[in-house]
Amino acid sequence: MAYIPSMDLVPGVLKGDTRAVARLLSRAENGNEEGRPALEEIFKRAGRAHVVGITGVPGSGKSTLVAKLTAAIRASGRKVAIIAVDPSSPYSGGSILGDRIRMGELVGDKGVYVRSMATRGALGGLARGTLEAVDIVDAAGYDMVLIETVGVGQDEVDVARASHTTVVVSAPGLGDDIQAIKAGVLEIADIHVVSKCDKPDADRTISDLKNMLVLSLGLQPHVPAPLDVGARKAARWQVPVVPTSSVNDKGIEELLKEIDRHGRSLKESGEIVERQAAIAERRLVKASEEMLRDKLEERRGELSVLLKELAARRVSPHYAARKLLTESGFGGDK
Ligand SMILES: Nc1nc2c(ncn2[C@@H]2O[C@H](COP(=O)(O)OP(=O)(O)OP(=O)(O)O)[C@@H](O)[C@H]2O)c(=O)[nH]1
Ligand SMILES: [Mg+2]
Repeated sequence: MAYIPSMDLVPGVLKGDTRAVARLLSRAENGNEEGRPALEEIFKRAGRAHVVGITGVPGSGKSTLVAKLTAAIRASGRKVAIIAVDPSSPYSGGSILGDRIRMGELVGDKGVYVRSMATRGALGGLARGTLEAVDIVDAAGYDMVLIETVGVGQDEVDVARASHTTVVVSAPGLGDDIQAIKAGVLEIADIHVVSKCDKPDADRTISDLKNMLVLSLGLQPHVPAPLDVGARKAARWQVPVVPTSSVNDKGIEELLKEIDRHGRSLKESGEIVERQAAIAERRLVKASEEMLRDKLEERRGELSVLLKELAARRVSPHYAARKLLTESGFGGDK
């Protein structure tokens, strides 16, 4: 098939054409230069969707929950896109949870778009192109974007930094402690879910989690110092604990209600402005890092002399970095 220039895909994406969306997503994932101007255009047209990060330890029931939540969002008349940053993603039209949930049904629905992003052994953090992928589906008209990441590394923190609402999923039977605490993600949650509440030991997981939240009260995630009324209001957001069971279809509606309530709370308090500024800053840093890494990779061959000097301690890492940046056209005077 003939290669369609990325820029030519933009009108299709803006109209919600899923083939154009899929193509541009691949280009975002590959990170090639040809796609840059198109992604630039898409970025300017995005910003309407409610971006929800869903994280939790492996096996906590995230994918199953996402499938159920997606059905609930559809029932409310909204379009939803799922970005799964997951090497073992089950969203391939196959079945999750035995035969109970067929993602296939949702995939056949025009109001649902599902995309798995390979992690490609990225050193923690979101897969390359994940944030651009969010822009693309946002610009394509999906009202809600769910990003699923496995909470094993830097991912959950990164996903929280890129989302408007962060949902942390814990499950009974995955260990004595609340897994969220183990993974160090208690602080990033706007909403806690205890999944698999059809299991007998679920009550304990719920009460453990609630106790932990009481203990850490005052440690409100995402809320900056109360500089103005908006921020003070936002500080009142109480992180809820929502019990769910994907087996019994329990708590899914409640979870969607809490997600919507959090979205409204961000807007009404004005905190959305600060959160968007924080997301912008994060993206600037990430884009800079990526650019720098690419540059280093490109110049690897030329670096041997400098690396030898560095290894022999004839120059310092700081000196070498400055020299490299200057020679790469990044400046680096200071
Ligand atoms: N009993 C019960 N089991 C569930 C429920 N939700 C998911 N499971 C099971 O838990 C296992 C993990 O579910 P997933 O949805 O794949 O969990 P995940 O968090 O996406 O897993 P990873 O993507 O591997 O991190 C599967 O065997 C599911 O069938 C639930 O509500 N109740
Ligand atoms: Mg999963």
